[in-house]
Amino acid sequence: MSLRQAAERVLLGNWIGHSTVPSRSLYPHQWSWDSAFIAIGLRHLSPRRAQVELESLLGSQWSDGRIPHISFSPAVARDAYFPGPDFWQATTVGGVETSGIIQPPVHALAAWLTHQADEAESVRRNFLPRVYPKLVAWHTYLRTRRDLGGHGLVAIVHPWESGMDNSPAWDDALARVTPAPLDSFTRQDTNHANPTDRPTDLDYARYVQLAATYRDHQYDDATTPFEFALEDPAFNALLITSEHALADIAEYLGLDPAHHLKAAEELTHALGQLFSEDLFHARDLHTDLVPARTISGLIPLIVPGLPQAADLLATARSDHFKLGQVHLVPSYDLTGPAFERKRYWRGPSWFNTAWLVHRGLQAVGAHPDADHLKDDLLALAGRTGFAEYVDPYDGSPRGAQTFSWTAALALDLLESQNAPTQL
Ligand code: 2M8
Repeated sequence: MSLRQAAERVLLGNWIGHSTVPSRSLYPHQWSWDSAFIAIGLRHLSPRRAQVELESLLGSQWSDGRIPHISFSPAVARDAYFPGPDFWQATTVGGVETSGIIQPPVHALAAWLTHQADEAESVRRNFLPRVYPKLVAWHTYLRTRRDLGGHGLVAIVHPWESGMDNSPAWDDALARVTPAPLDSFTRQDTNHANPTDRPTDLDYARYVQLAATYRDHQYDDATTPFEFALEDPAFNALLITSEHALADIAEYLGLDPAHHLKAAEELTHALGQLFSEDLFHARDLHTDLVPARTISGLIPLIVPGLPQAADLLATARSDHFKLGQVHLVPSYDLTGPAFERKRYWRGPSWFNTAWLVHRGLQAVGAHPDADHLKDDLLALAGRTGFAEYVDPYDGSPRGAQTFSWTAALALDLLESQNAPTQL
């Protein structure tokens, strides 16, 4: 079977009629930024399904504009995933049960790429005119209610909002949070994945406490006492990239793109506040820049015209991330004190972040680095059975198997090189 066929088989296997679950076992609902990455691959298999993937996610959008990080599937047992719908207690006006937190805004980029994959089908289904206002509302929510520090940057209020849940960048901020009692919840993730690869019980108890506080304040950004509030470089860089995509969409629709370009410019300028020496860092709104070096600090490579791009390229190639010498791009500094090669977001390499860095490397003209990264991503996707993430040193699979965004992003890179690859 070719790699393309194998990737398609994963996407078809994880399709639940209107969206794609990240993993049938570990993550049996619709996740926000997963859906965006999945659409980017799915557009090569079925542009229509890619549109439906994004439309169904937008169907769970809240009236304040936020896109929740999980849209729960009514067909799945209520306790299949923790925290499930009974924990979050959030239902949209349309009756969709969701979580109350968010994830990085890859959606407008995904919508624009999906449109480009089959313009005729997009026009026929009126795709862009339908999704554009919802994407604008999403960005407006982020730029207004989530500018908690008043620095012109979006703040996340839970580690899960970064998508890089267990990153060492969150350790100090999390340490200040009083954990929920360990007997007050039952994890499900460790039934499906190796517990030594996943966050610890103590981490989970703090995640639960943070989410419960937000919930108990009705997810109100103005009144919740956020113990955890940080500006994350990748989150903001993805918003900038998505603002550029919104400008493209607006122009295509005959609308004025100027305010999107202005937003992108302002955010790019504000992002500079997070740059220190040779990398972007998260900023803790209760303290200051977080010293930890993580993959999040490299992701601004995707921002068009980024002033710090040459520094980032040098840092990616340095001993901290060893671009081209280890597999994909490690999620955390290989020389850092918290580095663990197997544990979730504390060192292992992920396919979605590698895809983003690949896009950034291409944008800055580092083509040999980009080509090497693409070849490694494709080889590992096939060899690991589309693993959720891999050990950066030996490429061995970790986490879930037949993981949707791994298949989708491999498919996207395969299509961009247009050459059949055998497993
Ligand atoms: C992981 O996060 C979820 C919580 O949202 C979890 O650990 O249960 C992260 O890798 C996140 O980035 C991803 O979106 C999600 C589903 O793939 O799994």
